[in-house]
Order: sequence, then C-alpha cells, then structure tokens
Amino acid sequence: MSEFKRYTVTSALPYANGPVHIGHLAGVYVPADIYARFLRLTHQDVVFIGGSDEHGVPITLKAKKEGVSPQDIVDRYHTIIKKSFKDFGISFDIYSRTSNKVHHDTASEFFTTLYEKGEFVEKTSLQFYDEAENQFLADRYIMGTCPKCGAEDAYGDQCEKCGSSLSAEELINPRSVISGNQPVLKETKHWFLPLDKYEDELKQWILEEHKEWKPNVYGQCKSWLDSGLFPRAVTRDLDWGVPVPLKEAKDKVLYVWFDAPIGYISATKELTPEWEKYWKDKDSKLVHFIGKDNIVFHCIIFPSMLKHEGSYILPDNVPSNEFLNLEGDKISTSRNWAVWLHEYLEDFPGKQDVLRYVLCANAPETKDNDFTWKDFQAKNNNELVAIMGNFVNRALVLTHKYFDGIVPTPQEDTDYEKEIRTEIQNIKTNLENNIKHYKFREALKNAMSITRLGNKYLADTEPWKLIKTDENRVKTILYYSIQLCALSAILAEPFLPYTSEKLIKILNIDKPDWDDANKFDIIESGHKINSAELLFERIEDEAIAAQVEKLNKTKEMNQAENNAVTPQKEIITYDDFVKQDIRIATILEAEKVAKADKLLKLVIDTGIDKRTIVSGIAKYFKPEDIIGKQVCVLVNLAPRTLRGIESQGMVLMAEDKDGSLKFISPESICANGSAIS
Ligand code: B3M
Ligand code: ZN
Repeated sequence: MSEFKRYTVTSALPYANGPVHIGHLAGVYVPADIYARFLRLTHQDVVFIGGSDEHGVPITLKAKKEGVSPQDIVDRYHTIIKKSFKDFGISFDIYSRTSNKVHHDTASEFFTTLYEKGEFVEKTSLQFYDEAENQFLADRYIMGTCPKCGAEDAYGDQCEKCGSSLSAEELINPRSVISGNQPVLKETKHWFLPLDKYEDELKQWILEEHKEWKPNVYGQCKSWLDSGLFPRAVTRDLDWGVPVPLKEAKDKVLYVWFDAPIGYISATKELTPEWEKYWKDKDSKLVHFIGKDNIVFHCIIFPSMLKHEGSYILPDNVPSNEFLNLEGDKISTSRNWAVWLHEYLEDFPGKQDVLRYVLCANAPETKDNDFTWKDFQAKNNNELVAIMGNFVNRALVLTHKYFDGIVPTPQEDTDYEKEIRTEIQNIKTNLENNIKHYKFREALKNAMSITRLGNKYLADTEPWKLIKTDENRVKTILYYSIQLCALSAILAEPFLPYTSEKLIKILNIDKPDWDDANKFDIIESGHKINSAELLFERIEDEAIAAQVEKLNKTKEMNQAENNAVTPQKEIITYDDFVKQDIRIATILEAEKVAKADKLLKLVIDTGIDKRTIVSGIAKYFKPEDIIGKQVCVLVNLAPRTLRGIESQGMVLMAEDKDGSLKFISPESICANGSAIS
C-alpha cells in the first residue's frame, strides 16, 4: 500500500509558440500519461496536470516576426497543442494555460509571499540593451557563443546544445536577436532568487535524500550543485508575462521560468477547490514529468521556490527523460525537423497507439535515442501486428469457428494452464513495479508478454489440429486464450488506450478492473463475444518511403536556406562604425579551455599590449597551428569573463556557408596595432 494518499502528476508546459512533435510525446507526455492512467486504474486519487506555457521570449519573438500580438500566437498554438494531446489520449485532468487570470493571480501572490518574506535579493545590474529597438534583451532576445561548450547559437538563458543554464553576460559575442546588433549594457533593477544561499539545503535534499532519482537527473543536479549556484533573476524587462506586483517594477514581468512551474499550481486550483490537498499535504506525492533541458528548473529552482514560500510540498521525483532524435538528427522546430503530431494523424489516421507504442518502446529513458521510420514500421508489423494482433485474432476467430463465438466451458487444467496462471501473476507484478519506478519501456514489454505467451500457447497446443480428436482440450485452450485477451486489454490500457478500448468492445464486456488482471474468470463461459476485428494493420513500405521523402525535402530546404547568405543588417552611421577599434594583431599563445570543447584561450599581441582573448574556434583550429598567425581584433570591446577567464576583445572570424570559421588576415605581414578602417 503506498505511503501516499494522493498523487499530483505534472507534465512540462510546452511553449505555445508551435505545434507539438514526437519528441514531446516520447520525452514527457507518453510516460506521464502511462503513469497517471496506471494510478487511476489502481484506484489512486490522482490529478494529472498539463497546460500551455504562454509567456517567454520565444512567443514574443514569433509574434514580432508575424506582426501579430503574443496573445494571437498563444491562442493559436494552445488550441493546436491541446487538440494534439487529446487526439493522442494524453488524459490530463486539466489542460490549462498561463495567460489566464487564475495563473496571473497565483503567480503574483507567490512572488509577493517570497518578497514579503524577504527572500529576494534586489540588484541593479547592467543588462544588455538594444539601442535600435529601445528594448532590454532578456533570455532568448540575445544569442551568442556558449561559454561552456562553444555552441554558436546559445540563448541568453540557456544553451540548448549542452543544456547549460546561462546568464546573458556569459555569452561570447552577444548579439540582439531582434536587430542583430551588438547590444550595449544599461542599468536596470531586478529581483533575484538567492540560489547560492539555498545550496546546502538543496545538496541535502537531492544528493542525500533523493539518491533514488534517475541517474541522468541525479547526475545533472550533482554537477549543478558541485559547480556552485548563483542568484538568479526572477524578473525581466519585458511587456509580455505576469506583471511584477511591485510599484517600483513598472514595465517588468516575472521571468517565465519563475511563473511557468507555478502554472501547475494554478491549473490545479482551476481543477478543484481542494487543490491545496494536492500541493500542501505531506501525504501527497508530487511527480514532475519533463525533458532533460528542464531539470535545473524542476529540481533546483522550483523546489527552492516551493520550500521558501513555506507551505508547499516538494517533488518526490522528477523522472526526466533524455532527448529523442529523428533519423539521426536533433529534432528542431526552427528547422522543421520533426514529426508533428497533427501531421502524423493526417498520414496515419487512427494509429495513435502505434506511435504511443513505438515512442514508449524507444523512449530515451536514460540516454538520447533515435526515431526512424523504418523502426516505426518494424515495431508495428513485427510486434503489434505479429504478436498482439495475431494472438487476439486467432483466439477470436477460433472461438467463432468452433463455438460460434460463445466462450466454451474449460475442462481439465493441465500443467500448461497452471504455468500460465503463475506467469500472468509475475507479469502483472513486474509491470506494476516497473511503472512505479518509472521504467515504462520495461513495463510495456511486460504488457506485451501476455500475448507473446498466448501465441506460444496456441503454437504449442495447436487447437486447430486437436479439434478433430479432443474437443474438450480445445475448450480449455480457447477459454484460457479468451481470458488472456481480456488480461491483455486491461494491462495494455496505460500504454495503448485506444487498442484496449477496442478489444474490450470486441470481447463484448464491461471494462474489467485492474485488480482482476491476474484472474482467469473475467469472461464467463457461455458469454458471446462480438465478431473478430483486426487490432492493427500492417504498414507498407510506400507509406514509410513517403515519410522519409518528406524529411529529405525538409533537409534540402534547410540546406538551401543555409547556403543563402544571411541578410544585411540595419544601416549604421559612420559614427557608429568608427566606435569600433579593429587592429592587426598576432597570436602568441593558444590553449584549449578545460571542459569547453569549442573554446580556445589566446594570448595576443595587439601592438598596444599583450592580452588574453577567449574565442569559440577550437572546433576548427588546433592551438599549435595558429601560433604566430596575424589576425584582426576588435580591441575596444568591453571585457567579459568566460569560464572564469577574462576575455579582452574579440578575434574577428568569417563564418563560411558550411558554418566553418575562417581568420581574417592581412595579405602580407603588417605591424601589430595597424588600425583597420
Ligand atoms: N515551456 C520549456 C519547454 O517547453 C517550458 C516548460 C515549462 S514547465 C513549467 O521545454
Ligand atoms: Zn553549450
């Protein structure tokens, strides 16, 4: 019996700035739905919470690009996303959204409580500002080179390549996403969550009290905690989001990652007046389903908020999955490299469960995994059709053929039937254990082993031969086979809800109770089953070829776009240009930067002085190959600290169309310090 009286199951709130794809389902929503369905089937009190994350810069950027309001964007995609989840049987008890009033009120109150408790550190700091746009640049409004891994397109709040959570000041060569300009630094006041102050309690809570968390989650938390936590701004200079409830914070909103997790609470508030039981009672179990890029927010930041607000429980587990790739490449919304759920259903109508099955069987539970259309076809044809579909169909057809669809009365059990009874008990126990430990791939194998067992039972006993000589034996075999169909329908429901429902209809029974899923009298003798129907159908090569072709076309389009020269930036004045001081310089020393596989630390003679510059060129140049090279350096760029190294300037590089970086060097030797104009 669980120590918990009720369960609060949340799943990451997807940004409402685009449709959802197979990566979302595999990483977050199929596992969360399996877990929530299982809890309901085993009679637990559970709320399964979902919703759209409708704030944040990605949405305002898209709105700007389309010339519409952020509300227009979130209205459009909230509807699309909500429908996709419904179509795929993601059985939320509520699917809400963070632009609604109940969330704004809840998030504001949450902030005010922390503020009045004096938890926040108020700091006036320099923030990147785009003078052309008269706008501060927060989070995804600013891009640059990741100081941790050197990725060129890291955002101001996070590097999607290495998952590091960043602050904009750490970026190398920061640029405004709106104008493309180099931003300036301008003073602004923000409120910070003092994560550094919470470090010890987080180490105790995670590293000592939650050693049972998945290794990929525990490991990421440990490396975060080992590298030290820093105060994190929870407000932004933006006009789209939850306004900061302070008079002195005009034109500021809550940081999206401060308000979004509170969205789980506000959605629960919308769902039930008894919401506090699910969020504040110690005998409630809180479980967050997320993808790996959300670990720091759900294991470190949000729990700190909950703990210091003082009245909430903390998550019992955060069983994050890793990433699903598509045909060997990272899924990317911007490159349209995805299988969009709404498009899948247009191409494979009625095959939600096939995708649920494949994404669960291939789930990136402990490491990134790859989705291929060939494997999708193989799993459908060789597992769903050939194992589950085949057994059920033979059991049904033979019962119709020999007994007119009436479930026969079993005669004498042999050792085989005794073995089957024991095996089913083990299957149910193992499946339940695997789900309780968030091992959904294993649990799915348990569920499929019922019909695997059934196929072997029929192959070993061959009732189609026995019928001529021993009808009583056939009665027992088909009686047990029909019971196995019913057991399969029950235990498959968390994974394949549509198939389960269809099979229950074919068996012409009321939905059995999970607790009976190890009994062999769910369907009585004499019961009339409905006519047999195929549970699954084969997927032919043509259908797969069409999907692969679609992706190839996307790849070609992306390639064409990459080859296209990036458009010219805004016109600048001569005065703008002369502010930059670019000199010829010589690289004297070069070495790799520890734990940042794309950064080199250079010592450069600028003719003015010898200085250190960190440059994201390690992917293209070996340190020993560039000593003595003459290069162009922007010498009057404000110094920035990267990976603990103060970088004083920037080496100018040309980015070729294949993304490779090339030095800009004089055609013949020049004195160091020669000015470029
Ligand atoms: N929308 C980020 C994401 O979709 C964010 C999740 C919020 S969960 C509170 O990856
Ligand atoms: Zn990175």
